[in-house]
Amino acid sequence: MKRKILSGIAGGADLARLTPDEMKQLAAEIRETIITTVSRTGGHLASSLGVVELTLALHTVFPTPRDKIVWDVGHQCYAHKLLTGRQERFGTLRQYGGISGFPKRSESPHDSFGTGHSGTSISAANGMVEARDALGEDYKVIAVIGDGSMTAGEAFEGLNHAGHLGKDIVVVLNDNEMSISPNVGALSAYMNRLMTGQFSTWFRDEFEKIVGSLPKVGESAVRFAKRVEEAAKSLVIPGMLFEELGFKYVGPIPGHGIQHLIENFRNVRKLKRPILVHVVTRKGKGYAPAEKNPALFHGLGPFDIKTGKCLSKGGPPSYTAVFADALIREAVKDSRIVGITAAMLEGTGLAKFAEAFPERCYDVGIAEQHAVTFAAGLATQGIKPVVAIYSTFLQRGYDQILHDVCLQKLPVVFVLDRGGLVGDDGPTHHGLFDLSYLRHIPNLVIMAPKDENELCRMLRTALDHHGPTAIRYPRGSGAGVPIDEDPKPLPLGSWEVERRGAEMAILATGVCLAAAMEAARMLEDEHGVEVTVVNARFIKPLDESLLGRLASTMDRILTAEENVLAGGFGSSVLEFLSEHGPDGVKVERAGIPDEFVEHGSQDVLRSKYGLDAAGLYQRVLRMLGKEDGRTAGRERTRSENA
Ligand SMILES: Cc1ncc(C[n+]2csc(CCOP(=O)(O)OP(=O)(O)O)c2C)c(N)n1
Repeated sequence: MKRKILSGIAGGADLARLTPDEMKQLAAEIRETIITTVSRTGGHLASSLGVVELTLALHTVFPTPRDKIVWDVGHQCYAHKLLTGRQERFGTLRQYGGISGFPKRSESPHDSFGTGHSGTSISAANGMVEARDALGEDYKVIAVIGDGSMTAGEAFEGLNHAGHLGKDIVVVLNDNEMSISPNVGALSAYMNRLMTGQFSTWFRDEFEKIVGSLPKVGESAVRFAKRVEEAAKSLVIPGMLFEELGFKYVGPIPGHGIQHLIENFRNVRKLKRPILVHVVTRKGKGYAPAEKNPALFHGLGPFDIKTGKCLSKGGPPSYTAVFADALIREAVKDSRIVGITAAMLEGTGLAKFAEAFPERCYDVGIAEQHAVTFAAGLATQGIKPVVAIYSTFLQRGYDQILHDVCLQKLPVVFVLDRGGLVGDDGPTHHGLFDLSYLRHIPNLVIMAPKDENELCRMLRTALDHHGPTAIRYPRGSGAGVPIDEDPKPLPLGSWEVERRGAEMAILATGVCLAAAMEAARMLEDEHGVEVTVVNARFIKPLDESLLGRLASTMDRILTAEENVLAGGFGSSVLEFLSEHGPDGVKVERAGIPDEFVEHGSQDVLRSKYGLDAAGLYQRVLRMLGKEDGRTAGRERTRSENA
């Protein structure tokens, strides 16, 4: 058994002392650690495995924290974390209180820029470069961006600016031909040609076909063509696009030979201008199941290392899966329905829709803004676009929703998966802002289903509506309720009273309804307290008549939402009552206070923020001026038994 090298590494200086064989062994140790840990904690496996050698080479030539490595998206940073002082805590990856799955400035000085959304690295690196030069300092700044993230508009804004500034900046393009699914778009095709020499193959084949068929000139012309091909290759192929943008293009370089990468980076280090280093890697490298199915192993829960099988908990279908089936059912009936995703075919469920309707499904790349305005354009011409984007990523499309869709009252359906607390991915991924960033936009109808059947009814409602709509639902399984064959649309702005009680009312949106119902049962069982529970399924418009009636008969209302309190559902209830009365109703709001929420399981976080049944139960008791219910209940039982 060879000695473990990894445990002796605390940064780039330690790497520089290793022999090539030791480097190889270290790469193997890193891979083993990542696979073992992620098989337990879940996480972004394939991307991290793909950049082990690249990370080793970068840290050897550009030691951090003096030099700044800016990881794009950041999901590929596990090897970086292992090399920069987080080996011992690596087992806590993505667990509540443990280390984050993404670079995080507060976690380590080696994490030069926090991230989780795609396409930011070049802009951030540009900023660091300008700061360095303005302050007269001397270090290198390296942005590492995947070919998928390079499809984000912001990446091009960054390239454009960097080329213009002409400063000393390195951009490493980590090209594995994959976003989460296979990468899409004209740019991806261009990079593919760079990698495979397809352009020259095409050129040669066509030339050989044409000239070789001419009887006399045939063979010598083909020889000549080969020489032309070489010349053309150097003129046309090597990163012309990047060169035109002001970068020196280096590559393509095979991404799994450590020494070769180190040599190239040592040369790059000497240059003081914008450089783009094109590195070709394999997503999932070193773990056969991930190499075979990189999309599945992009990000996943715990799995069995031997078989590569996910250890899923089973249970009812996810909201995502129910949405996909519902959309397919609707699309069968109406040929004008199309689906749009921004590089999230699997995550949003649209992969299934794409199988059923390949011509009616658009993966536009990591381009949320474009997805929204593209949908707006389609809607102007009578197509019914359904834009499926995670709540957190739709933040990118705010102005497009406002300016391109809602201002023109275009019937675009926004489907926001992962609304609310998402769990282990943490603050960059929680969908806790959508109710606030959507609610103030005129003309938009906003819905949140209490269960998966209501989601299907909301989709129907949205497709029938002659204006923009948004449906937000949580990550995870539905309630396991049966799905209607032919879901009926909901009356616009209608809430539902789920349970009646005289003492006070809980108005709950989406996933909070189940917790509120459970809290109500506990209140009745343990205290004989009867509360009304309302399914506030429309966040906009509010059910003003029901709200008015409730407020005139109850003097206490609790609102519950998995959203920030600022500008969310509870705020809209307060605004309504402040304008329309009656006076004297005490409204409290359960939701997320003015802070970013860390990573941790959904259960842990719901409990922390009082959004589970126990939290709402305690909150109601406090509002009613009663003592702690659980304790009181237990005490009562004890004294009854005495
Ligand atoms: C703005 C935004 N949209 C979508 C995502 C979801 N997402 C995470 S990683 C990823 C693909 C990234 O591909 P690439 O940059 O090539 O990295 P790879 O995983 O292939 O190494 C996507 C779409 C995101 N993080 N940010």
